[in-house]
Amino acid sequence: MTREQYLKLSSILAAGTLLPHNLLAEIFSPEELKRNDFGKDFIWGTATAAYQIEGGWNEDGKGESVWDHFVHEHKGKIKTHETGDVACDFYHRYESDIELMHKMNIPASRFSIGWSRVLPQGTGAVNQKGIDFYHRVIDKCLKENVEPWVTCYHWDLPQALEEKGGWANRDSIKWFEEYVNVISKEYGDKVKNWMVFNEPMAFVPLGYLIGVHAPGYVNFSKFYKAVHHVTMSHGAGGRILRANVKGATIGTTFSCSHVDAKNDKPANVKAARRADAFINRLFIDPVLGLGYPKADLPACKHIERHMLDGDAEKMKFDFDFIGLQNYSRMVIYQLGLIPIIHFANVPAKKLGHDTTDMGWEVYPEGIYNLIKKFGAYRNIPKIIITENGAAFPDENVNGEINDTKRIQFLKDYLKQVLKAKQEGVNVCGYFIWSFMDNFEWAEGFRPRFGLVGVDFKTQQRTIKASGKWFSEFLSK
Ligand code: IFM
Repeated sequence: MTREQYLKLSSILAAGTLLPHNLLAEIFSPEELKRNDFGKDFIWGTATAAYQIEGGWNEDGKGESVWDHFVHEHKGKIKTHETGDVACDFYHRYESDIELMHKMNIPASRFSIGWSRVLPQGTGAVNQKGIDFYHRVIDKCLKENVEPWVTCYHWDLPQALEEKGGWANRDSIKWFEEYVNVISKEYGDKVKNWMVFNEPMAFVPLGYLIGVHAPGYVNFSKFYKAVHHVTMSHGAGGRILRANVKGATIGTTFSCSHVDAKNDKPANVKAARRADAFINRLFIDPVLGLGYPKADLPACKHIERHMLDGDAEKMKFDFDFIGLQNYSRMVIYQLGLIPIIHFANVPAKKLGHDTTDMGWEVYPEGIYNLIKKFGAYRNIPKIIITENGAAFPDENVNGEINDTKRIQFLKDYLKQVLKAKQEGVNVCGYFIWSFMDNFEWAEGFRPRFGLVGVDFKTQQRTIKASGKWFSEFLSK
């Protein structure tokens, strides 16, 4: 029985009332989630990304990335005017952080490699000190029994490549191949779990269409080109990983949100289909060989203009798993004024559910719907939830961070993951975003997603109640 249930029960007993049946059920029956319910091979872990945690932005020969450039040159675009120059200082503290993961029973750590740390100019000369850093991180993980799950690209393109047009330049496919070749040859003997990209549906539109993330463009033409080159790079990167890493498990990750229409007006229902094609299918469908979802999203014709002969074949790759990353859902209505997509979403606050510190609706059923939706795709062999989590305004009171809302969030979402699994979908892993509080891009350090709290002034780590809960859950 939880503390809340205990308090409810005591107050009812104190009032001398008989317990109605449904209340009895509420208090005693919801079985606590158990790790075993998910099966012994289910993969459990936490996730982070290089720019969000490492710091050491210009140390030991590291080149500038688009994010280094963006936070320094466009300070006003970060709500708090902060930078990731130091972030969680993982560059210097990786050993104690990985020891903490071990202490918390976390079996797997998903992290990304900073492209400009290993190839400062993006291509050409390799930076040995950067290469060595990730060897040390990987070796430490293996020593602490924390399985490394590596994402090749989590949004930090080398600035030198952005200056040549970035993802909007078709050469980006070649640059990416060179980078993946370097890291997979370097680390492939030790790392067997790889993800090509993190959330293309975030970094491409946020960076090239609405300009709120690096590199900060509002440019339709760059956006359409970047969509196609990133899509092509999925296939290109996947093939290089397959060739270089014996026994690799290769996936890639997509942000996705369950979409509902605001009501059953035909225009809104159609807008919801368009939104689903844009938010959820624009990058997944083509890498699975289904092409861009033009029937539901006519704007795909602008992307297809950048396809050359043979591209349809080359953008496909037989991924071993697809990583789904889910936080919230979207309720959509038709809005002709919005270019390209012609839809808008109802603000989360108006939907009647709790929201997180990011202003996102808490909607656990959404993760179930998405797992079912993608589980029904013939060519998705396995699904892993590569990110799920929530930012809440945590408070450190005398060294304790009692983040009960996050615990409830995680339990509620996990129950939905389990439900989909029990209904037969091959969902076989779950990573919490994030291991520790970190730099939340344009939001700065304010939103706190971690299981471990970070005091950014002292770099002190405090395991939150949610971290203790996850650790105990994993120990059983
Ligand atoms: O912090 C991000 C992460 O980099 C990508 N997925 C969503 C997280 C929370 O916004």
